Amino acid sequence: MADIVLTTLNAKFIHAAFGLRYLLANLGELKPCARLAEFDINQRPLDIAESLLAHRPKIIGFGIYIWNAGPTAEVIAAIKRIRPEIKIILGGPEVSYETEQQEIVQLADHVITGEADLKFAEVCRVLLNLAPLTPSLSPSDGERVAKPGEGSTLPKIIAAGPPDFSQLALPYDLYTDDDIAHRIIYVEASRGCPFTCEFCLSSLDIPVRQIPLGKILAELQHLMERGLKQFKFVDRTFNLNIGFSKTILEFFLARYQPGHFFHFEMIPDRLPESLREIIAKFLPGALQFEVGIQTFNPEVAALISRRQDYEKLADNFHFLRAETGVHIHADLIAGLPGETVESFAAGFDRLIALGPQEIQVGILKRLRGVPIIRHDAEWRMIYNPHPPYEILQNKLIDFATMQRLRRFARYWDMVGNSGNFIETTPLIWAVAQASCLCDSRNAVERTGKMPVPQSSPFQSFLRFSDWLHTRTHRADGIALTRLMELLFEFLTIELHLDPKPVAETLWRDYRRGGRHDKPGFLKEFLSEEKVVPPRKSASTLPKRQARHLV
Ligand code: B12
Ligand code: SF4
Repeated sequence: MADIVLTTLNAKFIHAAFGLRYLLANLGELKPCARLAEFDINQRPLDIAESLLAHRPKIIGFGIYIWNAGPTAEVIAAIKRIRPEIKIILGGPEVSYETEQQEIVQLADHVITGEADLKFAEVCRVLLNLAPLTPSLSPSDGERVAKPGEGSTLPKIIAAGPPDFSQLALPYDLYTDDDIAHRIIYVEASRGCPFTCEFCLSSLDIPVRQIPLGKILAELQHLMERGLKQFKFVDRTFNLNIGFSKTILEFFLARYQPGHFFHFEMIPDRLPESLREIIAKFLPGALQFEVGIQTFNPEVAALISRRQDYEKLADNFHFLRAETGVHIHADLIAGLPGETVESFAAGFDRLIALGPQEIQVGILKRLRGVPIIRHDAEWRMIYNPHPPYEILQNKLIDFATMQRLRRFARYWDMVGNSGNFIETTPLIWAVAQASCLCDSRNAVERTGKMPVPQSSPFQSFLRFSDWLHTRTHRADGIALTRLMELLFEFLTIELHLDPKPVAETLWRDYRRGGRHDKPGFLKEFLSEEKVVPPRKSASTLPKRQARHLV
């Protein structure tokens, strides 16, 4: 039995719901009668409803994100039919903007928009008749109030302003030992972002606020003592306040043990000497930086209000690749207003030259609330109306080409990012090839010249991606050895590369992942060799990152 149940459908079991834990940690005297119940989007809605109802709750709070709004609506619809008296409160980024229009909101009693760490408790107290309506919760004139007879005069939509960090209880004790052993544990040292990139929800999270250093360091220390090895920071711009980030890095460095892994989101053009010094001291594989670049086209960057110094960015990448063992995961976005395929291709090639271990090619999403919609008319931006609201076409990239880019992104993830083909992937662009995306005839018409053949990684990989699609008609679920075989076929038959060195390269890549069963199709191209003892893999690190290391 629990009066209050806090729940969400995570993207996968492995991702722990951090936001919900904040809400639970700040319930005050209500905490003993509250429970956390986590599910994931692969579970059946009716099973989830059954499990929630078993708590016999009076209030259920649902965390709503882009990945779970659809299935959560099914859960709520079932609960409301079976137990209509249960108060349903929604919150989370997906329902914090464009709230009224949403189907899931129609099913709920209340929605708390924004950071509800403290507001959720305030609302629960009123709903459980433990506290009177405070002025901050009273409906303003003309505001839609929950239906008469529902026993509540709270407004349907309640805005939570940014909470005062000094008043917040931190939620780290709510990670169980099981969570620590088996799941991704999120932590944060600050909230908000001072930048204004128009595609990003965090551009609305102003101002930036920091958790007092002493308080967060004590929590990190405690998590380490409990055996946590991998810390994933959700701070949007970890390197904004250099002194602050330096102190946290120094804290980790002083306590470093093999298997430790620290993930941070960084802005790429901000790595002053004082930060470089400390970063360089970490062993290879201990740090992962997720760096958003999004576009290398300065005009596109200006259009979407993203400030970026490309020279500093390149210099920082050179430093990170040459002098540190940081694993770099760099993001690019395809489909931004003003970005042609050619300029995206140039950006991708530029990024390849900077050598990050992973490049995430994201397809532009129109998240609820983001200011990028101001470009919709001028750039004829057409988005999928269903989550994750990806762009379908725009003025510069038609639907068919966008589909090719979408496949490029998926195949790139399987081949370029997976760490399974570190040596093989560059073979795809090792030979000069004629550009295949831009129609040569159009180029001749436009310029009067034949396009110069070039070994652009983007164009070459796009050719591979088109070929793979025609060959398999699928973008996922290709087993590793099958993918190897297809790569081998492409490189040797389509690109006419000598099979023996290609086979040897694929075999080295295969063994890098700790495997020793020689795939049948490679056998005839590989000479007999003595059995090599298994390589020592950095197995306590996340698998992908470990493969990039050896
Ligand atoms: C961890 C994370 C993930 C994890 C999943 C986590 C999980 N639990 O399953 C992974 C890595 C899988 C992921 C993937 C994606 N993500 Co993500 N992710 C995050 C991230 C970095 C941290 C979330 C977090 O813990 N925040 C800290 C806590 C304290 O904040 P919070 O979760 O927002 O919770 C607060 C409020 O929302 C609210 N609240 C939350 N729950 C509830 C419940 C109730 C009842 C109430 C009242 C209030 C409430 O109060 C909380 C406390 O203040 C955020 C960015 C960020 N820094 O927040 C993006 C973010 C949530 N992701 C986002 C996006 C777009 C994606 C992707 C589509 C990105 C992509 N490139 O593909 C994918 C989709 C995955 C899929 N399968 O479809 C967007 C979400 C937009 C949206 N409308 O939901 C965010 C906000 C990033 C951004 N700035 O654009 N993501
Ligand atoms: S993309 Fe990064 S820098 Fe830009 S607003 Fe979002 S979090 Fe901030």
